[in-house]
Amino acid sequence: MKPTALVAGNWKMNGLASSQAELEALGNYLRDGDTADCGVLICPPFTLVASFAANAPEGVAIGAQDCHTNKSGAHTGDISAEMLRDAGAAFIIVGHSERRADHGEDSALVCAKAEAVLAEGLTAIVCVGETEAERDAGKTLDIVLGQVAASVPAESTPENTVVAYEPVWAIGTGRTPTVEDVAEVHTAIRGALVERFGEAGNGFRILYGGSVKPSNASELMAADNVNGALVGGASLKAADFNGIIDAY
Ligand code: G2H
Repeated sequence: MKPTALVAGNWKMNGLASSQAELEALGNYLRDGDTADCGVLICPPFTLVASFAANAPEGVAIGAQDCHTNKSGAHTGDISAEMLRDAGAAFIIVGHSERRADHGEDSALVCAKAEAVLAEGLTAIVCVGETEAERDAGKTLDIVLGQVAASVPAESTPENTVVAYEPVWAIGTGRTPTVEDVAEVHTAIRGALVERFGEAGNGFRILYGGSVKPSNASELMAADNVNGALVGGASLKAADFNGIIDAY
């Protein structure tokens, strides 16, 4: 059976207390609109997780963008999955390409972070994606499937893990791969999940991320094995994010 779609907003390092208004605008839309066809998630910066979780409109889950591998301890500046669960997060993104690039996170570390998320009973959104140079060298599937194999924990199930395919060159650039390219990668990821997890592999949600906006969300969603979107820039304005939700 096709997994229920998820539209997830990744606010990255954006958002102040005043951003609560955008969350409320999203809630008003959900109250008025027919959006029961997909799950809706907002992942604000850490500083807003607790207040957003406390004030989340019905139908909107709150998540975070990263966590440490440990539960607690001497890790200055870090935050654990347990703390984020305590703050009300239901999902945690791990292995976003900006973390892989800016903080040197490799797939082994990403997998350990995902395991920490699962250990708290939360859902991990495990990000994978190739750089432009890797795509140009014809290595897209090798890179992406290698990241999936090394970043998705053995304990993963369709309930506790979501995979997000985000080609690095499409992030925040306004460029998107063709629908055929997206379908090819998502179908390959699906194949790898089925090979590893058996029939359960068909139940994992595989999100597409990278310059998703209201104008391209419908065609991306129609691609084979695309089960939702991980949205950055267009998730910062409720009107744009609502336009994407409409497509799913
Ligand atoms: C990819 C995406 C959100 P954007 O990073 O994860 O960002 O939609 O701005 O390309």
